[in-house]
Amino acid sequence: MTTIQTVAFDDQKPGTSGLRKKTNVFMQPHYLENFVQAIFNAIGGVRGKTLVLGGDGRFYNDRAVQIILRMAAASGAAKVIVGQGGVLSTPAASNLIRQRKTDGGIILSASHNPGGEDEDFGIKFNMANGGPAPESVTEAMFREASVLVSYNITETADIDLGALGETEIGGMAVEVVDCVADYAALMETLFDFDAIRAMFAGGFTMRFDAMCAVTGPYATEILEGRLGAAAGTVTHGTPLPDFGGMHPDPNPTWAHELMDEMMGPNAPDFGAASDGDGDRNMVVGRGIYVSPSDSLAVLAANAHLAKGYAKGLAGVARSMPTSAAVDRVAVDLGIAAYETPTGWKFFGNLLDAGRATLCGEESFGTGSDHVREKDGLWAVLMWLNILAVRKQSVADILAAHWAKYGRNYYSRHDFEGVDKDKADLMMGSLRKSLAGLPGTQIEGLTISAADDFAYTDPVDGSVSSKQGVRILFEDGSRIVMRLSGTGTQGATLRVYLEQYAEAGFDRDPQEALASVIRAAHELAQITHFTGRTEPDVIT
Ligand code: VG1
Ligand code: CO
Repeated sequence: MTTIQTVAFDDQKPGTSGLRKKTNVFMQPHYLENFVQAIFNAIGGVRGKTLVLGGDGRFYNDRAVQIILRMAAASGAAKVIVGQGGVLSTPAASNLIRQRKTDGGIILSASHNPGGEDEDFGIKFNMANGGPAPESVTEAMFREASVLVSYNITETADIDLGALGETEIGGMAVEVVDCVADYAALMETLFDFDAIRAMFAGGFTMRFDAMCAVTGPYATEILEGRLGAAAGTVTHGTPLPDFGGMHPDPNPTWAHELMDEMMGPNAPDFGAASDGDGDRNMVVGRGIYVSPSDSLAVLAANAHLAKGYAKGLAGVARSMPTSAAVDRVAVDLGIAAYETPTGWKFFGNLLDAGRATLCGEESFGTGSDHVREKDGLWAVLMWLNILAVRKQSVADILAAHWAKYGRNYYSRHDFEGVDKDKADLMMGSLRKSLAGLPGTQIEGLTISAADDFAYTDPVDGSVSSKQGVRILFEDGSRIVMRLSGTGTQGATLRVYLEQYAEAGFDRDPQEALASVIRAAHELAQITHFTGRTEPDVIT
């Protein structure tokens, strides 16, 4: 074991989901090591502990895994369970942490951010419950990282992560496990694979775009292998270090190949895409896009059709910017609905306490208490299970849903690569104006309330403030604005827009939301501060 003198880094502050930087920032001397040691210190050391380790396979994943193994050995860890080749999807890692009752795990991913030497890399720590470290722990990591003077590492050759089985490194056991097996087994306990298999056998067609990211092997094994979907159902199914140049963010802009096929003349019955680390999903029917907020609501309303949820839901939770569509389902079901800040770490306590069964975010993330992460393939299988039972098209299911609950027209506008100082100025000015807004009229809408969302965790009482500006209107419409916490360059402004309709469900959301969109621009003076008139990405 060697102790290496390091220079502390003052920029290792985890964001919405772990620490994300340009890959070459992580590759500079001591940078990764510094943060890994900070994680170990923040959790009270790893002596005698068992950890899970894996990543989404992006550039530098292979090197980083070897470094982390040698550091864990040097710090006295008892064992590390690694996905074969150093690869694990985020939900599969969460599952392994739980199934094997480990002390937590390290996941290497920058999720939906592009990968490659000139793109992004990331690292996060999940706790023994399988969920992302809460803010108290990520803050401790940041503090540790900024004062660190040394880290420990064992000097050994790389270990072979290609072969399954157990080896050892400096007295620490290393178990290499199949990336897919335990996860696929978990899915079989939740969903009716026989019914889905029968649906595929009856001619049901599907396209799953893995976007050259981590879900390829999972989707191929489960959809084509176990459920009998036609060979070739999964496209871009081989994970690549640079995701084949794709931007593995499953939304209509970045998954345009899938969208074109689903809106075209020969569209399959169902389409889906997943992100870099496999925790997000986009769901598309033939000729119809399902907004993530609607997807969450439909899953909540139909969850009882899947065997894993037949007993019903304890409650549902959504991030604050996510539309209120799921709240209407909760009222109908007579269950609790929680509203949390953005990021999966805020769902952990509700899931652990048994208060929520289903959770979701507008950013294409849905999941349940089966793990403590959002789970892309889980959502796809839940949809397939519902389609197999209801024997209706996605379009019919959505139409019936809106007829019963009304439709929350919803859209998110992202302004990317904005100058950070300008974005901060804009948010600062907007925050200052909030107190004077209630009662004001804008674009024919009357503002009823305006605030900066603060959340008190109902389980442990911890408070998270400044989680996004909300402007609520008398007719139930809503604007939310916040800056992204996952980017690595400049600032990304996210503007979330929502309007509820009791009739007229076939409008284009951008048109239905036109006055809310104009109000957002006027209230925040987006063009004045950022120079932007149009968003870069609309979901
Ligand atoms: C984004 C999404 C958020 C999600 C987070 C991590 O965060 O908005 O809902 O939880 O990414 O997802 P932000 O701060 O950029 O808005 V993942 O799949 O990239 O780990
Ligand atoms: Co992700």
